[in-house]
Amino acid sequence: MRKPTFLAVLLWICISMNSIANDGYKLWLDYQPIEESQLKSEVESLLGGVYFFGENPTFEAIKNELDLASKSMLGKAPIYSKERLQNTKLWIGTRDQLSQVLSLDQQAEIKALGEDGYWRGTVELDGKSFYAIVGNQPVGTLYGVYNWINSIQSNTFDKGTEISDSPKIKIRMLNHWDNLDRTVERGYAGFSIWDWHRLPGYIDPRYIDYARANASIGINAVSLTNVNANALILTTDFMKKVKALADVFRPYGIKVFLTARFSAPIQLEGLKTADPLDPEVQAFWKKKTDEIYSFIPDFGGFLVKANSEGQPGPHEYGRNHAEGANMLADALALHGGVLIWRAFVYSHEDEVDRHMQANNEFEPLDGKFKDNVIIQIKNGAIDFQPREPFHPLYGAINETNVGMEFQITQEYLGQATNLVYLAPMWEEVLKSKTYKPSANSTVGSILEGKETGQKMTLIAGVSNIGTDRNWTGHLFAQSNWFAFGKMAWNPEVTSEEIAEEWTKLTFGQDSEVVSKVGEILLESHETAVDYMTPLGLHHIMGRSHHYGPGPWVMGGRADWTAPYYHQADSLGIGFDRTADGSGALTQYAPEIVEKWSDPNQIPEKFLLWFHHLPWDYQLKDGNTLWEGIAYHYDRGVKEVRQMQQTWASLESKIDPEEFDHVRQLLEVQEQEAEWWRNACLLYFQTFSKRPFPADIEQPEGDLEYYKSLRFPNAPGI
Ligand code: BDP
Repeated sequence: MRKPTFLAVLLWICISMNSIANDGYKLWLDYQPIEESQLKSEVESLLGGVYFFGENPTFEAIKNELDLASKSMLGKAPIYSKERLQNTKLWIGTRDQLSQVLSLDQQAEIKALGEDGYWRGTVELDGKSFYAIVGNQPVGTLYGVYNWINSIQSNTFDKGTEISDSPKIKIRMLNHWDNLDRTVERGYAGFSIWDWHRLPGYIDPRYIDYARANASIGINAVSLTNVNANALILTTDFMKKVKALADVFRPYGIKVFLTARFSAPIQLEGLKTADPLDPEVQAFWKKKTDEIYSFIPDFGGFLVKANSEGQPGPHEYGRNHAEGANMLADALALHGGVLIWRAFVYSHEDEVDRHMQANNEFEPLDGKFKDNVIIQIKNGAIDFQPREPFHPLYGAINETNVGMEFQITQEYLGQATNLVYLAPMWEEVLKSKTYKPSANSTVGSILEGKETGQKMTLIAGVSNIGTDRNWTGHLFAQSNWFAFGKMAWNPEVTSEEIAEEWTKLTFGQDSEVVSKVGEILLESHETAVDYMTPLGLHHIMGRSHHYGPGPWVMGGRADWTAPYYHQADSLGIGFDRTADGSGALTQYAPEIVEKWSDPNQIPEKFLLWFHHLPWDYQLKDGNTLWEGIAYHYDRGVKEVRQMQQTWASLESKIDPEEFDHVRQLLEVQEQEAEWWRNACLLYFQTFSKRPFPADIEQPEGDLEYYKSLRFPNAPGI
């Protein structure tokens, strides 16, 4: 026999290392073996006698999850028993099914948790005690089971503590911007996971893992297709494919929504118009909707982008957004469906500051929308920028259902190469005080329906999921999917709590890992803002693909150029949106207008968003504005290097494949942060004509070179 060559040995080592290395596919559901401990014997005892009540697809999903968890954590499958009193320890069912072991008070308490709520704790029957996981509905039980497994994995399970929880938001939804050809608009993790061509016949196992991941964090709705919609999704052929997905998701409590192209009656039926007041158009939508429900009886509804960025809409026919939305809402109402209408509406033909246009459109229509319409409003008035003040529509329309649209995919935040944990940004928005409709209103309290009594509540997030093995491109981008689900469930949870939970589920319990990964996560958003758009700068990214810096981007429609937003000139920089400028600030409550109109009182993070200020304007720390801008960019780069060092210090404690994946991407991020800093500072210096502070790392390179960079094949366009 020939001796193996060095290369063959190397290959063998690589393959065998690979088989133990972690590629991130299992997300936060990568159940780890539990070490010998009291916890282990307790869990072993519970899973050694599971009394299972339900027999429906959701209970099958629960069983599947318990099997997976038990095999990974304990190395053996659970034992299910029907001999309930003798052999069982863990009871899983709905409130009705477990009523014999729940006191009337307990039953009332659980009932009050609503359809998705759950309770877990110890119950007694005939002098014996059992551990019970109870939901009002099977899906609540499923959430309770995920929560229980999670507590075991993060070492917080305590049989003696009763846990109950219920979501504060009714529709917790992912918006996929996935096209039918499997490209993904603003997708940086490969292609769409919806394999339309092989559907409905072939059910990719990924669909089930996707549903598990979503259910484990409480996501209960998904819009499958791009808001820049293709009418073909509404054809019978595609409906069959959508039905196949809906069937996979149903046991996990996930409803399917589709994006509806407003011009579909023309494209699919050859009608002459899509006018929402035309009886033939109305009949088209009724028929279409009925057909969808014949395939998918629990279809969620439509999500619509209309009269924005070239999408068709009611304006073409002289109708307003309410007339457009209500026509579709009527068709859905017959089946209990919901119509989600986006407020991301602006036109370059309108001279008014883009910041103001959504309010101008929607405020006059407040109260004119049907009850099953929700207006989905982005977190800020421009477009998912690295940091935006909250959208002034929050608090401005109070007789209409409103919902949140966050962006989980990092279109403007480093796409798939930058580690940016978005939860602190979302938390900042949710906790923002709107002062409207009441003095204590926040964006979060409005979304929860606390201010207006709105029942149909919604938080949506534009998905960052694709066919990459680890689903999200960057391993750390999984934390954003996770955090989104958690915040949609409970907008009051902190980004810190979520960071800790995700870290433990992803990297394990080691306290050094938990604290250092926590540091990285929690600093990462501010870091990105520092090297991209500090002090309220915005919309200065590369043209069209939005990758990298582009403060010089000019030409074409003004509201897609950078100078429209930064307004740099020889005197200063920033967009005057006060009453003396565009007036956008006046769309906020008087308390905000008063404070933010004064450059000395507005939080500095929003300074240049609302003010055009001289280069020598003095910041709170005594630096001039020019110096402050330079220090922020410089700090951003240094913070990335700090993240690299922190990560490097964890090498021995992280799976080698995951470690190296993140290490490499942090290197790319460092280069990109330097690129942002150099390009932006050199560009702005052409206006400020001032030297850089001596104690920063001096921006290097040639501005013309940065301007000349092109990325024709950048992903996500
Ligand atoms: C912008 C994206 C664009 C989307 C648009 C939207 O650049 O691709 O179509 O938002 O939200 O951020 O409709």
